[in-house]
Order: sequence, then C-alpha cells, then structure tokens
Amino acid sequence: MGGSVIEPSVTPDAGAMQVTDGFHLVIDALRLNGIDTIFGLPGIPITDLTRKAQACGMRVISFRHEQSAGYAASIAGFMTQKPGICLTVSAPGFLNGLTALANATTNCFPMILISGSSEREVVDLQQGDYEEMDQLAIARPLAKAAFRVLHAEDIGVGVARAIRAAVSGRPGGVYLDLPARLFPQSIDAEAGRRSLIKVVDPAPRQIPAPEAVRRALDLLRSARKPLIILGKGAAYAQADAEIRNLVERTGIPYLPMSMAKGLLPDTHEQSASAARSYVLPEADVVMLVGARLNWLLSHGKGKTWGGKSAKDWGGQKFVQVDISPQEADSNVRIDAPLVGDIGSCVSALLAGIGSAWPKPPAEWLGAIAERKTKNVAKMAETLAKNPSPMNFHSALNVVRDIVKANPDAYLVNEGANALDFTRSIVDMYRPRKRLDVGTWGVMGVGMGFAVAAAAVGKQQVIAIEGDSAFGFSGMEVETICRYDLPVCVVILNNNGVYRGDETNVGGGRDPAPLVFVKDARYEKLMEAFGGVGVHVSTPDALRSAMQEAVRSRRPTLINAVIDETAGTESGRITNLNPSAKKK
Ligand code: ADP
Ligand code: TPW
Repeated sequence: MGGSVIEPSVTPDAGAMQVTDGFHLVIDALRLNGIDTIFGLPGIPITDLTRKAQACGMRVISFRHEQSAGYAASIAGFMTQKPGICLTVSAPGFLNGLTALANATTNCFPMILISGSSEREVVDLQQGDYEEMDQLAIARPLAKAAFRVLHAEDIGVGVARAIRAAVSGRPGGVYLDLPARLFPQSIDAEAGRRSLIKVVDPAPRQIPAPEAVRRALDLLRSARKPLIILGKGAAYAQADAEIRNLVERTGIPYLPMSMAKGLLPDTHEQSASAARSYVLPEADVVMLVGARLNWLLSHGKGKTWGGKSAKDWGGQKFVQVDISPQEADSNVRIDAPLVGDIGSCVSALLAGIGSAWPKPPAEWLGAIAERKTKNVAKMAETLAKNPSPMNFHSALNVVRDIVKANPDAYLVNEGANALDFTRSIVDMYRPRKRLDVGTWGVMGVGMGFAVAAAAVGKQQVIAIEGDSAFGFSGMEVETICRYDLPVCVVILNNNGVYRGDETNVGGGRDPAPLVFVKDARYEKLMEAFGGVGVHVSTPDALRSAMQEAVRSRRPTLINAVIDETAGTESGRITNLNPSAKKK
C-alpha cells in the first residue's frame, strides 16, 4: 500500500509522557497503509475523528447523506485498488451507509465502512442507549467481513484485517465497528506506534495452475467461433496492457461489460458490441475475464445464448478467468475455470499463446463485421436526426462527441433509459472511466461517484443522469460546489421515472406514481450553491453548455429537457418487469 513513513500523531496536551488515543491510532493506522482520503458524515462519536484526520493531512470529504459517502468510498476502491473509507455515526448513519457497503460487496469493490457505535454493555442488554443498535450483527451478512475493536491497542490489527479482507481475493465491503468508548482511550504513544501494522502485500497475486492454463488454451484453440467477454473485474485488475495483448494476439472478438468499456477503446476493430445479439448465441467458446454469468449475461442461457427456452443452454463452452474459486458453475457448466488474479492468468495465457496463434476463422470475423457495419450505420442515422423536442439519442449524440474529445474524463451514469442509451451510444476510450449502477442496477450512486471520481481521479467528471436517478443523491450538488469539483451533471429530464407522460388511472388529483413536477428547474439547485446551472432544450445548447463546463471545470448542472414520451418502462430490462410483461 505505498505511502511514506508516517510519524505517529500524539495528543498535543500529553505532558511529559507522550500519549496517543483511539482517535489518533485510527488515523495513523489508515495513513500507515497509504489511505489518504475519508468519505463521511460527522456526528457523535466520530466528529473529532473527522477533524483530527483533516488536521493530520488526510482529505476528509464530508457529504450530506452517508449513502453518497459510501458510494464514493466504494468507487474510489474500484478506481484505485485501495479500500475506500466511509465513516459514519452510529445506528441511523450506519444504516444509511449500509446500502453502499452491500452494493460494494455485490460489485466486488473494496471498501471499509467505519462506523462509530454505542456502548456494548447497554446495547447488548437493550437498555436504550443513544442510537442503540447491534451494528456488527446487522452488517455481517452484507459484508465480506466484519470486525469490532474494543481496545486502543487493537486498532492496528483491526485496520489491518479490514484492509486485507477488502482487497485480497475477490474484493468486497468490510465493516469496522468502533464503539464510542474506544476513541478517547489513551495509551503510551510508543506502544501505540508499535501496535500498528503496515500491511505487507494486501492483495497477493494468485498464480493459476499450469494445467488450468493448458485446459483453457486447449479449449480456446478448438473454437471456431470464439468470443472474449471482459467484465469490471478485468477493469479493476489494472492489467490493461496484458488484456489488450491477449485480445490482439488471439484476434478474438470481444464484448466489454458496462464498466469494462474503454479497457480497450470502444472503437477497437475487434469490439463486437455493435453485434452483441449476434455473437452471444453464435459463439462456440466464450472466455469470461472478470465477468460473472449473472442476470446481466442472462445467466449464460436462454434465447440470448441461442437456447430454445429461458432455461435452455445454448451449448457454448466457457473458460472463466476469475479470482474466486467458487464462481465457476454458478449458472452453467464452466469447462475451463482459470482461477487466479487476472494479471497473472492473462500473463500465463499469453505465455502459452506465444506469437503464432492462428486467428479465428475468417467466416466468423466476417459475419461479425457485417452485422457491426449494418448496426453502426443504422445508429448513425438515428443519431443524425434532430427531432423536436430533443430525445435521448439527439442529446447523447452530443455527449458522445464531448467524451470523445475528453477521453480522460470520467463518465458517471445512472437511470433506466438514460443508462441503457448512454452505454450503447457513448464510446469510452480509457480503462475505468465509466462508472455506473453496476450489478444491482442501483439508483443513487450518481453524485457520490462523481465526487469520488473528481476528488480521487482528479479529472473532469461528466455525470449523465435520469431525472429520477439524480433525485436519489441530488443534494450532493452542495458537496460538489463546496469542494469546487470539476463535475458536469447532465440531467436527461423527461419529467418522471422512465418517462413523464402517465396519468393517474384512478382519476384522482394525485399525479401518477411515476410522474414528477413538470418542467422542474433542476439547474437552480446548482445555482443555489454557487455553481453554474443551465437549462437547455436543443442539442446545440447542450453542446455549448457541456463545452463550457469542461473548459471552466466549474461545478455545472445542465437540465437537458427531453421529450417526456421518450423512453420505455424499465429501459432495456422490460422483460424483468412483471406488469410490463403481462401487457
Ligand atoms: P460485470 O458486471 O462487469 O460482468 P462482475 O462484477 O459480474 O462483472 O464480475 C467481476 C468478477 O471479477 C467477479 O467474479 C470477481 O471475482 C472477479 N475479479 C475481481 N477482481 C479480480 C482480479 N483482480 N482478478 C481476477 N478476478 C477478479
Ligand atoms: C435504489 C428502480 C430503476 S431505474 C429508475 C428507478 C426508480 C429510475 C428511472 O428513471 P430515470 O431514467 O432515472 O428518470 P429514464 O432515463 O429512464 O427516464 N430504487 C433503487 N434502485 C432502483 N433501481 C430503483 C429504485 C429504478
């Protein structure tokens, strides 16, 4: 975990014998392990921890709601391979952070939720303490690991265990419970220093077995229609050059999952994204690299994969490269599991491939190229239209150009249609730049992700938000303004969840459940805190506003009004929506 030598912080009024306390030991343990940023929200019992951390030179980013702080921490973990730290108060603050912790575990993002908690004796006897809650028990099933520290001299071990649990093997969310009484405990400063642990090799490489590598290569070699699927695990692994080599030296077409977009530029000639519905059912051998066969890949079966019914396998054979030895066979048979870290696995594959690997059959590549050309042309035609009112396509055509001109910018994305259309229209050019709703399709990550991307990634952020999606974390525009972050939020505003044209079928005065206030002026929210708010209704106006945001790097919110009849219920996953299915 890098980081220079950290002098222990001691309490300034310590007198002759230097003492330290729980507050300082937590800070020192984190700093010793190269952790320099805390995302959180202060209050009893961690208020002083935030203050002291800032005094010690850590970056403390204070949010308006713990959920956003948690999402920020988790995505910082994804971006950096260091656990992102979220700090919350007890019970309600803890619970507010818990969604993000569970989401981190689900997405394999390393984060540590550190929560203050109330007195054990009172909590365990349920005697009604201030913010009483058995937080450790509640966090445990949602976290990869959960620990509690009761004594100041154990803080070093607690933090070390939390870091190892978060980043080793399959990364995930870790809970660290720090009861109020721990913080003021003082111990001798030298003893405190000795109790801290600088974690050595927290995410050890895991070298794949040679026979597993051979098995995978044999299967790949036998393929007539091979396909590689890159998932966000591949993006996380930061083995970018090796992965590119693997794709290019084998010549195998590949599909990036949403957050793996940009691992190779989406404009790469081997990208089969524009022929997805052709390659999935047609492929005979599929190599998954850091991607699970979950719902996002239709569980590896059903019509998507050429199966006759929802439960039928398409007959593909799979290689699965993953750090988790339990992942294989979770949905369909994996013929060649390759367990190890992606860097080591891909290097081993490359060594076996050598320089004389035969390219996939020309018929396969030709058939894909043909579909791609057709679909790209069709999309270009749609994007070139300029309907009035503006719709998803004409707005995203502008976003596509702006991202192309600013390939280092982070693209945060949430919504339903706003998500699906952005993913398919906006090309990504660099790894780990696309940050989105992930495995759960969770709304509310937007502004937390944006803050973390700007603060930790130190690049321009463009957040493409459905108007409903934005509402979940909208108050964090104050945080964006307070820290003066280069974030440009674009709300694709169609007046509601999915779309805005429904009426109350019961005939009462209440609006329909999916509909919001018409013509809401979201841009004024940003203006309220000193940022730039812009209201646009044409692609040209959107383009100028985005260009100016990127040029000025000022916090900007663009309320992009689009056709309220644009979009479909649930976006592209209408098939999972019981009521829509019935219709
Ligand atoms: P996507 O949603 O993009 O398809 P998933 O989140 O489903 O991706 O899958 C990510 C997979 O990557 C997980 O199964 C996880 O175990 C794996 N993974 C994460 N980091 C690594 C790594 N460094 N090496 C190998 N596998 C990894
Ligand atoms: C935490 C359910 C999925 S998508 C969505 C909701 C509420 C919003 C869609 O409307 P939006 O986008 O953002 O305006 P668009 O482009 O289609 O108009 N609560 C949580 N997560 C999820 N996924 C939901 C609810 C949902």
